[in-house]
Amino acid sequence: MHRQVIARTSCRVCHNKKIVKVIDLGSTPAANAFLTKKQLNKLEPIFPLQVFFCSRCGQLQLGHVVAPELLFRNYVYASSTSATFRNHFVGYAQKIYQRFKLTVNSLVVDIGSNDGILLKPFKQYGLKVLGIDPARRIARQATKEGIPTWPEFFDSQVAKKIVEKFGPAQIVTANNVFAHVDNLSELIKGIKILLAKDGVFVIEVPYLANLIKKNLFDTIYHEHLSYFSLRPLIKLFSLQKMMVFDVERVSSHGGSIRVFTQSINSPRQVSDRVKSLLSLEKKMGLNKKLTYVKLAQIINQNRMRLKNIIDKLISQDKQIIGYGAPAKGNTLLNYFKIDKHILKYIVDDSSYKQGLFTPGTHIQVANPNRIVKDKPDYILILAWNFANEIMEKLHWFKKTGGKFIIPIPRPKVV
Ligand code: JHZ
Ligand code: ZN
Repeated sequence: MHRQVIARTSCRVCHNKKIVKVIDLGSTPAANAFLTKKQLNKLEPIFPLQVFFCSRCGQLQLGHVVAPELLFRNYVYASSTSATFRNHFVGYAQKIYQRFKLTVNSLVVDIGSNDGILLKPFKQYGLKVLGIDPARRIARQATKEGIPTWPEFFDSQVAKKIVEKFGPAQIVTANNVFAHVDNLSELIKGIKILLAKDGVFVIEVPYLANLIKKNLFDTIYHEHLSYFSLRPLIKLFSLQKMMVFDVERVSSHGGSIRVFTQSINSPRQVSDRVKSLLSLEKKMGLNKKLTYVKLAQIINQNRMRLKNIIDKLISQDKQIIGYGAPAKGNTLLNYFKIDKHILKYIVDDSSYKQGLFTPGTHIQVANPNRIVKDKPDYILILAWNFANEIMEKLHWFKKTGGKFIIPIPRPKVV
């Protein structure tokens, strides 16, 4: 039996023991631990959601690690549900394919490959692809759809097995998963085993600069152990004799960075973009504790703001529902105390989530066609990163007088 949660006492990048708590969002259930009707009466496990800052290397991170077996084995998040996101990965594959001159013999391995959202377009170029993802059901489905996916947590042992079977990889990718890993040095050790000599390891992670600028506090939940900026990432890779040689800003999840790394013995030059992003980070004060203390204050101001909007609507007898049941929505709902008495239901296009209930707040997740029948007055867009895609889909709702509430970066009605 695994322990459900462990507390960390040192920085996961530089091992500094003097990390300090800067944000406390109380204790909440895991963000993707949606419940069946039967589970509603059972006690839900909750875990502290506290953010710590390391003033030595600048890493922002959670102080508690929930057992990965608990978080990721029965995962309900399927990346390909959103068209915007599918397009993003088509563009990603194309760029990597062209830039690194991949050929039909090249092997691309994606860690945390989910439903194959990135490997599908890579496969269309005729490349050899392999996904690694511990989410058993999603891995099985991806394999069925032609993307071989091993249902495992990636580590050095898995890396060795891949090399034995397929040889080294030209490209290894890890998108929206690098922040999920507690033991980052073990992960990078595995990457070094897996990569060809001149191979490239590319990661995409939500960017701390965007989190701060747009107050994306709801992206804080137990899966996200790290809130990355470039400076600590460079430190992390250099400790393992790897180097960051390029970085790009991309729009996913309110703003992410795509970071390119290689062995220190590889010949590629470090791009100027690395230097300019580092200076932006310094200018924004990402290296200062005060930046995060201020964020905690803004979160509470926005909590009051959204509460005022909602209280007013409820007093006018308006019906409010939610659109999108993203993981981050559960941080917002739990911390802002918006539960089933406030939101009648939430709709989500993912069949993995429909029929389930939100952890902690017990709001039912329904099929979006319920909106057509019910015609609520207001829709709170919890998947604010796809607000445009969702509002376009619901053009008719707006036309017939319906209104949207967008909670991030600052709650507003549109
Ligand atoms: P979405 C995910 O977080 C999970 P989440 C993960 N933990 C991670 O690291 C971060 O990304 C970065 C739905 N939807 O992608 C689909 C519709 O129903 O913002 C999803 O349930 N209809 C790996 O969960 C949710 O909204 C639509 O038209 O916060 C979006 O979730 C659209 C566009 C979305 O990620
Ligand atoms: Zn540190």
